[in-house]
Amino acid sequence: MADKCDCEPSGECTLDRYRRDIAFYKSLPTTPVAYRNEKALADIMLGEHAFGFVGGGGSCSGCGEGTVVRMVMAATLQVYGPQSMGIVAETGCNTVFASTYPYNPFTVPWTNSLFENGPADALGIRLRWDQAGHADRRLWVFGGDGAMYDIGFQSLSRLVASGHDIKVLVLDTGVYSNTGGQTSTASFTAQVSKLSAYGKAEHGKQEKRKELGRILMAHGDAYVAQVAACNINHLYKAVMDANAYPGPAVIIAYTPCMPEHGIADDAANRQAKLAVESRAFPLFTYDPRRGDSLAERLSLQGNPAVKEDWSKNPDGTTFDFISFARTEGRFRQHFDAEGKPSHELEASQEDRAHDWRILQEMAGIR
Ligand SMILES: Cc1ncc(C[n+]2csc(CCOP(=O)(O)OP(=O)(O)O)c2C)c(N)n1
Ligand code: SF4
Repeated sequence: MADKCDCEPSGECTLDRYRRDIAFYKSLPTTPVAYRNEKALADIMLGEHAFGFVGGGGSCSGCGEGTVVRMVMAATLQVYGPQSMGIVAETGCNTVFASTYPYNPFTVPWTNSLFENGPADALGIRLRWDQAGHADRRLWVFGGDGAMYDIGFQSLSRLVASGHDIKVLVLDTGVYSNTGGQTSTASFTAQVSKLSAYGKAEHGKQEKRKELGRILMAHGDAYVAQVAACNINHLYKAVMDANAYPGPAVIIAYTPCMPEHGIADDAANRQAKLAVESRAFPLFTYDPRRGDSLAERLSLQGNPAVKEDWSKNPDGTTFDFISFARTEGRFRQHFDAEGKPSHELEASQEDRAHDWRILQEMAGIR
């Protein structure tokens, strides 16, 4: 992303330069198969069908949602073909940055009904496609944490219980980003956001974070995963396994949001990595095809120091949730002049440790 100007130092206007570069890019052939490494899943983006989310998206510079959407499209279209997919979008940043009139950056059919009923809408589409002999088409529902954890939770739960072959992508920014960053049940305890301000009486969010991943695993036979774009192979593998799963699959993606997390435009990848390393957002995959027990089904592969409470920095010091909180503006008011964290942030850290220990227990590690 760059500011546009009529005359850059080279004498060319920014838009003309971009038009020239894109025309050159489009004139190039696809990378030959011999130069793509099947084991390095990042090479999916070199595929002939990888671009299902193209120019015209109107997200903020560096938005973490846009990257995950692009990766999910690539992993689906490259495996199933360019006409293989449809999207039901729940209202949120994903619908706003993807429907900037007169453009729609998706190359596949896309619909937006409401904020809270994407899964219900998708159930109707799935049944009609199956009737018409299109059971092989992949159907995805995209929505934010406000939509999926809160307002549309019932609709999501119904979809998962139905057993139908529908895939769900939860874009978890931990706030209602599109309407200005109100607290959701995915927000961390102590996080400062709209409706959970830091003031005299209250210091950020009071409640604990709701763990949608654990709730969905409890539904029984659904594929569930927590992913982050910084762990490229893990994310692509989860999307491919979700697409191949003969039933409902829900991918919950950690998606940094610049204005609401208080981070810089180029920080999405770094902050997602820190969120994983600090147990703020552990990675996991839960695949019922692996066996009957929770321990067989749940894998924590992809997290650092899987058997420990916390991971370590290269110098041997502990990297915990408070260390992560120090790096983002949304927790800034919880540190005093000497950098000492508040009681609320310590409670939030205990909540993150507890979530991690439950996942370890379920995976048979603890
Ligand atoms: C029933 C209903 N209530 C409120 C709104 C207004 N609204 C539109 S988007 C949005 C927030 C979306 O937040 P989230 O689902 O977390 O997605 P994000 O924007 O963070 O990606 C709200 C409250 C609405 N469209 N419909
Ligand atoms: S507000 Fe956040 S989620 Fe929405 S487009 Fe901007 S960076 Fe992305």
